[in-house]
Amino acid sequence: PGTIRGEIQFEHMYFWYEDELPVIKDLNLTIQHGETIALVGSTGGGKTTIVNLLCRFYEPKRGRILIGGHDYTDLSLQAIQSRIGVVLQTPHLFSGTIRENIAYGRLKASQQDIEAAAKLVGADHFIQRFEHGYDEQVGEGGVLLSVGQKQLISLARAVLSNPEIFIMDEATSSVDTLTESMIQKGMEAIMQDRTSIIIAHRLSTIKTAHRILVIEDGQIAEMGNHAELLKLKGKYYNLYTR
Ligand code: TTP
Ligand code: MG
Repeated sequence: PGTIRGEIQFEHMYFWYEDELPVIKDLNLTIQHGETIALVGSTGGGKTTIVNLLCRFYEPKRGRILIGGHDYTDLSLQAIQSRIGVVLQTPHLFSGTIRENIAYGRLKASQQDIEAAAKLVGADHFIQRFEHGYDEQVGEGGVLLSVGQKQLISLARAVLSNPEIFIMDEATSSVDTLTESMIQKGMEAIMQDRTSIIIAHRLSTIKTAHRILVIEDGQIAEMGNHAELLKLKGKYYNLYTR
C-alpha cells in the first residue's frame, strides 16, 4: 500500500454538461503519487472541468476516476474532499474571520497551526496588516480581498488540511506581482511530496512540473516536460514562444 496513496487514474473518462456537448472525451491518464502535473491549453479546453470532476463536484458520465487505486464513487464525498486540497480559479471565502476561513471546520486546529500554515504560504504578511489580524471579518460585510489574497487564504487552508492531493487553478485575473510571488512560494511549499495538479498560466510554474499536458477540446493534445514539448514545435511551442 502506501506507494499509491496519492495516485490518480482517469480511465476512459467522458463528460458533458447539461447541454450534452462533449467536453471531456476518453481521457486516460495515470498521475503518480508525488508527481506534479501542469495542465495548460487554450480557453474552453476542459481544464477546470477535469478539476470539477476530480473534486467530485460532478461525476464522469462514462469511465471512471480512481484515487489511491479505488474507484472514487466507492468513497464518501467527505473522504474524497479530505484527501484533496483545492484552490479554485475564483476562490470563495465564507462569511467569518480569516482564522475560520483557514481552519475551515477543523475545530482542533490551534492558533499556532493556523498561523504556521499562513506563514508557510506567505499569507501572514497581509493578514497581520488588518486591524483585527486573523480575527478580521471576510466574506459578506467583511473587508474586501483581492483574488490573489483569497487564493493565499485558500493555500493556507490547503496546507493546514495536509491533503494527499493538491489542486490549484491559477487565477487568470490580474494579481499584483508581490502577491503573485507569494502564491508561487506558497505553492512550492505545498507541492513538496504531494500529488499536485496545477492549471498553470505562469511559465515559472509550468517549467518546474514533472509533466505538462496540453488540453485541447477535452483531450490530451501533447504531453511531456518543458524541454520535450518545446522540441516538438507543436501546440505548446506555439503557446509559449509567441
Ligand atoms: P472549462 O473546463 O471551463 O475550460 P478551461 O478551464 O480549459 O478554460 P479556461 O482556460 O478559460 O479556464 O470549459 C470546457 C467547456 O465546458 C467549455 O465549452 C465551457 C463548458 N462549461 C460549462 O458548460 N459549464 C461549466 O460549469 C464549465 C466549468 C464549463
Ligand atoms: Mg478554467
